[in-house]
Amino acid sequence: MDKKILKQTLVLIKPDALKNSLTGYILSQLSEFHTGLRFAATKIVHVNKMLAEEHYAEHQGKVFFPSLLEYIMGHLHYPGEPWKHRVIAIVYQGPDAVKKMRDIVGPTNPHIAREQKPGCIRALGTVVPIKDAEGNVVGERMDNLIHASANDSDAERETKLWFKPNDIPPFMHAYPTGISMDYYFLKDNKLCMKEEPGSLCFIVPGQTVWQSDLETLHSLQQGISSSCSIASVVAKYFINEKPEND
Ligand code: 3AN
Repeated sequence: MDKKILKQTLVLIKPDALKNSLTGYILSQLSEFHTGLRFAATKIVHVNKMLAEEHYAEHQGKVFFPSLLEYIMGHLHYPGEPWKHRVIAIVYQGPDAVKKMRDIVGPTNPHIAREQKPGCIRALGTVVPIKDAEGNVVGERMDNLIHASANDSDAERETKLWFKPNDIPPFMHAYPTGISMDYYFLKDNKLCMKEEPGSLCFIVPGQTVWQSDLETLHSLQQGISSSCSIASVVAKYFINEKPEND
């Protein structure tokens, strides 16, 4: 297929959008009629800490990072209601997917979105102060309803973080895949190649896997350091699988 048409982007409809019943409105704004983009994949995800940390890895260490994790995990909008802790993850596909989606989504900060781009989706969001244990304001959290990949390389990283190849119809794969020859297990957040007590199998021989994940796994297997973490590979295999105490 034409490379331009195969461009993809990841969208997350976040817990504040779900809580405010904005899902239908957002999906309608993002429809093919408005954006020229098509669904390539979608899933409802109970976001665990591993996935949240990996998705927002670039913000690790910033003052708003802990509240960003709590936000995407649904803890802030649905305290004590873990069954409501969900986001809707969608891959959209089509020419200029990233730019078209970012245009309709708008600026990160909802106050700025309202000023600079009235009518964009994030103009409906809000900004919430972050306080320390003594009640002093130490930063702010942006409840901006929706995530959309910022550029093509983020779109690739994020699509492969949230989706397995077989979550996406084969003719809509935008990134190379390969076939695993091995079993892969996870134990105590570490890769192992043999089943051990407490280990969980996440890839079996014959399974179609993102090629870049296979490369990361091969490097880790040989003890070679990789720019990608084990979490970036395994998180998608445990989506909706491993409930945490939340
Ligand atoms: P965007 O979501 O517009 O791509 P990123 O990737 O820089 O923006 O940030 C990811 C998320 O982190 C944002 N959606 C927002 O919730 C939060 N965030 C980013 N910058 C700040 C900031 N300066 N203060 C508070 N939260 C922020």
